Amino acid sequence: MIDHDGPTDHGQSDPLNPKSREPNFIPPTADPAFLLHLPGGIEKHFDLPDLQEYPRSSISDCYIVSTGHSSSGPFVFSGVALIDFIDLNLGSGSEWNQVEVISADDFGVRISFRELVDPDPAGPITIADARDGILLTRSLGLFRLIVPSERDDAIRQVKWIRKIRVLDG
Ligand SMILES: Nc1nc2c(c(=O)[nH]1)N[C@H]1C(S)=C(S)[C@@H](COP(=O)(O)O)O[C@H]1N2
Ligand SMILES: [Mo]
Repeated sequence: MIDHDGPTDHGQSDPLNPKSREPNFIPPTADPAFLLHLPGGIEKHFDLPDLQEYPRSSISDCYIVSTGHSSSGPFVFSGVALIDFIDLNLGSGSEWNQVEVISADDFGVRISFRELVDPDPAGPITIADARDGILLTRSLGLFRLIVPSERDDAIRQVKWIRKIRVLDG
């Protein structure tokens, strides 16, 4: 088990402050569907065909810099930019504060509104369903969060998204 003591730079932007960890490699469940929780108790269910109706975005030169095995990449990940996904469900211009992305194996990250509206030059944080133009398998993390700015670790590249929760407080 690799566990770094003390804060990482992720602590600045991510209040869940994930630490380096040994990744899981076995999909915890077979079903890639996830739930979107919006402020006000609204809940929506998303499966692969639902997500494919959204505007697509593609990010090249992505690496998964793993601590548990060798790093991989560069890849082109594609899917739906998280900001577009939230805007199209909540209404663009809606006020919200943070979004939590939680996996089926209870791994998660929290991303601030600011981080999404002012994306890193490396590319927008994306709910990916494809890698190098080929549909992700469940083993490869479908649906997987891609955080292009994360270059020295992969703890925010959440595989097997089960829940996306938008927080307004
Ligand atoms: N759901 C989930 N996502 C996860 C993890 C995990 O254990 N569960 N581990 C993270 C870590 S620590 C790493 S290094 C990468 C590994 O990604 P890979 O399997 O594509 O190499 O996944 C990240 N995303
Ligand atoms: Mo990792």
